[in-house]
Amino acid sequence: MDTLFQRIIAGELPADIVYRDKLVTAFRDIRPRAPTHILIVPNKRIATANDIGDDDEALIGHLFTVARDLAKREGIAEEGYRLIINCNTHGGQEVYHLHVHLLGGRPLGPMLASPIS
Ligand code: DGP
Repeated sequence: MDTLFQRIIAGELPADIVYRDKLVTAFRDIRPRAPTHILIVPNKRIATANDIGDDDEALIGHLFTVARDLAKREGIAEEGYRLIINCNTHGGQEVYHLHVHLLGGRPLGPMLASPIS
């Protein structure tokens, strides 16, 4: 069954798409956690970070150069931003189609909600 993100990439579900090329699609998160919250998604489905193949290295690098360019375009590159990839249950992954979160536009605070105790 197609993931939500495959349906967005295929144009079957609406999304605020900010960038698209033959390898990746980027669109605004439906529940933004910051003024800029964009998801950068490979067009081919890779379920989790565990499923990245050795032959996906160029694709994964491309996700990050697109994130860099979108940060510049959003005007958040100089002040800074955060890139997040969640993996599986402990990582808090909700949609099982690999994606990079690009978050910025305000100070984002500590990396995690609470320190290890
Ligand atoms: P993650 O927990 O890393 O799997 O994040 C999934 C993100 O996807 C979450 O921040 C909310 C977002 N999201 C879920 N469904 C949709 C949708 O239908 N459209 C858009 N634009 N974002 C979605």
